[in-house]
Amino acid sequence: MELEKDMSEFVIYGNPASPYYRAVALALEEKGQSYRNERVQGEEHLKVQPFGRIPGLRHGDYTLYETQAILRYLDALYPTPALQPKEPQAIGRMNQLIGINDCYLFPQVARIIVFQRIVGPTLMGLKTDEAACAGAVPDAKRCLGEINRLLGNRKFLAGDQLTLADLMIAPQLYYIAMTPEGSEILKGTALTDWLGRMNERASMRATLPPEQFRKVA
Ligand SMILES: N[C@@H](CCC(=O)N[C@@H](CS)C(=O)NCC(=O)O)C(=O)O
Repeated sequence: MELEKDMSEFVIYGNPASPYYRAVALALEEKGQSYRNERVQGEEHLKVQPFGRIPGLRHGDYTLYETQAILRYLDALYPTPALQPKEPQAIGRMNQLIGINDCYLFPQVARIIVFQRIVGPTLMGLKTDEAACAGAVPDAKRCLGEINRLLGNRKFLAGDQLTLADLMIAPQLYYIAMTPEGSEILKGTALTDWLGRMNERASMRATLPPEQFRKVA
């Protein structure tokens, strides 16, 4: 079925290399909606996202930031294909995984290891702080181990349906799996197979980060 295109333009603000940016782009891809990117700096950035984070969204004259809020907005706007389950336990699992992503996986793992190994060297010419990476390994083991446990033998993180949890965690895992720490922890896990399946999706292929972010520096 041809998805109905919205007439108002979607603008995603920020650097497309950001995994949170990619989660929003993924949702729009899955919903069959087109969008464009706008880069903002300084005061202009703070007008879009007062906390200086990425991304922000503009849809016509409506603006929104906080990735979860954006994803839930898009899912409410375009109910098909649904990106949130209806079954209570699957809803609970999806929200739990989103919480793990926002409270532990990004701040304790990706923001350290991915920054040190990929973002800092690529974007700012920084040298990797090996001690910082090593210090984040216990948190990485706990986070990835727990997400892997919750995935179990399911097709998607919250069950047999693609949900917002998959869209938020896949862009983080895409980078984490590239780092030596992440690839060691993820080796042979069901989570690696899940990431492989996610990477095959048209939406993931359409939202690959810029070339220089696709490898460890
Ligand atoms: N709670 C925010 C978090 C977004 C976030 O932290 N984005 C990262 C990019 S992936 C960022 O802006 N990082 C800059 C920083 O950490 O200072 C959301 O859900 O949108």
